Amino acid sequence: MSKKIEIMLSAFLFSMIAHVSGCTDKDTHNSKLQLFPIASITVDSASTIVSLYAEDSLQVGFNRLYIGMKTTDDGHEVDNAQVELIPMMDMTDMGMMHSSPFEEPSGYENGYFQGAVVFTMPSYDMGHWTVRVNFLNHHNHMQGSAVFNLIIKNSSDVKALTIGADKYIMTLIDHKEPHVGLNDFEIGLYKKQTTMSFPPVTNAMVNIAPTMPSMGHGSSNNVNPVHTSMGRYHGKVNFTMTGDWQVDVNATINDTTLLSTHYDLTVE
Ligand SMILES: [Cu+2]
Repeated sequence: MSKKIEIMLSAFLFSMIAHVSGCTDKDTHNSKLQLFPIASITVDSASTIVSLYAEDSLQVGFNRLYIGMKTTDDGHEVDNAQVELIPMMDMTDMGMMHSSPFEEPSGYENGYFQGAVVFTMPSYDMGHWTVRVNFLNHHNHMQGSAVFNLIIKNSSDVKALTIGADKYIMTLIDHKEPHVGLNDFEIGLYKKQTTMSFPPVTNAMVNIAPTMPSMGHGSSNNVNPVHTSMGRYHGKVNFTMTGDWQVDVNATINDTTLLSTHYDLTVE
C-alpha cells in the first residue's frame, strides 16, 4: 500500500515538472510520425480505448512512448486528458518488483500524449515488464487504467553505476545511426533512490571523450553534454572516420561523485 502511494506521489511530482520538448534534427514534430504500434486496450469501465505506440520495437534504454485514446461510444479522439505512466518489472524468480526512470506525458501533440521510459533490463522468462497508463479522460469525464505487457529487447544503452551507497542509471538517447562528422550525443542520468523511484539528476557536469581504440586517436571539436530537461544532457560527438569508436563519459555530481563509463558505437 505505501509502495503504491510512493509511486503515485512520484508520478505526481514528475507531472509538476514542465516539459520542454527537445528539438532534434529529425522533424518528428509534424503529423507524419511513423510509429510502431505496441497494443490497444479497451477499458470498458471508462469507455476508452488506450493505444500504445513507440518509435521502434522496445529495448533497454530510452524509449519514447506515444499514447492515443478514443472514447468507445462515439469514437471521439481524446485530446484532453490527464495521463500518467508507471513502468514496472516483475522479476518472479527473484521475488521482487522494480520500476525504472521515466518521463511523464506532458500534453497532447499530433494525436498522442508523449512520454518516455528508460527500460533498465531486458525481459526474460521470469522477468516481465509492464507499463500502466492511468488516465482521466476529460472528454467523457471517466478515469481508468490500462496495463500493457511489454517485451523489452536487450541493448547496451543503459549503464548501472554505483558510487559507495549511491546508485545511478545512465542511458544513451537516440544514437541509432552514427555517421562521420558531428553527431548529436544525448544521455539521460537518474538517481536510483529506491527500487521504485528514479529522479532525474539535473546538476551533473558531463564530459565526453571519443577515441578509436584500434587506431589510438581521438577527435577534436566535441561538445560536452549540458542539461536540457528532466535529466537529459545534450552535446555533440565528432567521429572523424568510420569504424569502432569508444565514447568515454564522465559525470560529476555535486563536485564529489564521479561516474565513469563508456559507450561503444560503430560508425558506418
Ligand atoms: Cu528487473
